Amino acid sequence: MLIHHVEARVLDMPLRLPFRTSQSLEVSRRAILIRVDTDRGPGWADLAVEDHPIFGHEFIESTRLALRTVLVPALAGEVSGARVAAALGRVAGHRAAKSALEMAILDAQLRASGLSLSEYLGGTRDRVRVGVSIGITETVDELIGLVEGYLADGYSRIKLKVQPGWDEILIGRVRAAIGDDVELQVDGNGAYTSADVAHLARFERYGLTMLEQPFPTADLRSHIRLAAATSVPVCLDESIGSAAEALAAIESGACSVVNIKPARVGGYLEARRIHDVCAAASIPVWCGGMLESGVGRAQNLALASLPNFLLASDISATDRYFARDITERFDLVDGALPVPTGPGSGVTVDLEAVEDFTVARDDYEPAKEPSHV
Ligand code: NPG
Repeated sequence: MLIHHVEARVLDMPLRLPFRTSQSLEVSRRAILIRVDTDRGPGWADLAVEDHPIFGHEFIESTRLALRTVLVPALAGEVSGARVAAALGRVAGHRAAKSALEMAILDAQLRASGLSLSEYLGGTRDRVRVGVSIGITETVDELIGLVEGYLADGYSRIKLKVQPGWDEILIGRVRAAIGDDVELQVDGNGAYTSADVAHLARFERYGLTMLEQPFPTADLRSHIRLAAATSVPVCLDESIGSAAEALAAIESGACSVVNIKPARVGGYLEARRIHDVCAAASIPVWCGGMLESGVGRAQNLALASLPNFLLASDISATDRYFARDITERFDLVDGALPVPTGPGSGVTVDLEAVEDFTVARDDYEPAKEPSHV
């Protein structure tokens, strides 16, 4: 397949509710949408980076520079989705950008060949059990109101963002409000330190499904200590950047659950390798979210249709995020979302909505000959 043109648009999509984690506040989802035009037709992907390098090193402006100067130029000549990672392999980092380029090219290839992404990846289910991730609110009452609303919408798993000072009291109150049957898990986004191990271990009294990434990315040691101190499964997100890192974390006892986000690990094919490594070690996985548009959520649903995605994923229905999306809506059915079956990501991109949400646009023409980075 030959790429004629790559378009990167910065989209600003208003969120229905602000989303606050221990690290950041988003009132609008600002990220990049990649479109590739090939000799076999177009393909799209979400490029999940934010305005600031907080969740990871990449951010919107650094990514625009990287796309223009090193990543798109490396894609000259004949490419296929499966060859993108190798073509970009000499570039260090930039995993979200690499993931989006790989996915957009794969999307074009699969749309042209009539195969769905789920079929291509080896998916085995036609619906994916999903949950909702709720940000930090002003008051516990406000949080409980949101939780009750989402349960009424049909979600059966709730994830709460926590941070020191906003944790045990609200977990206890939410658990009391929802009863023992609803799956409840918490995510620290790295806000705790090694001094908090005993404090976090106490959360096991609230019947949590998992405790996600309480310590910073590089602090595997505290995760190992916590995992040894509590019966609540410890899940890693930010700390896992590749299948090799997943294996090392599992073997060291740092986690017994893994959150897989393609943008964090450099692509859907590396995401599948992490799925396979975890399956071989009997470690269940689930798909994380970065407030993706319908394009990214469709692709994440395809990934989460693989067999070892045994826990509910952070891929919520359209209403949880946007009043207007750039694809058709996703609606919850019995706590699950259907896996798209059409070619590629299986969704139709609403070009008018894309235009309306665009705040900046870059156009690139790959060179005829690959650049050697
Ligand atoms: O439903 O997409 C979703 C949100 C899931 O909590 C969620 N994402 O830390 O995992 C996270 C968090 C996040 C969102 C991180 C945006 C970075 C950016």
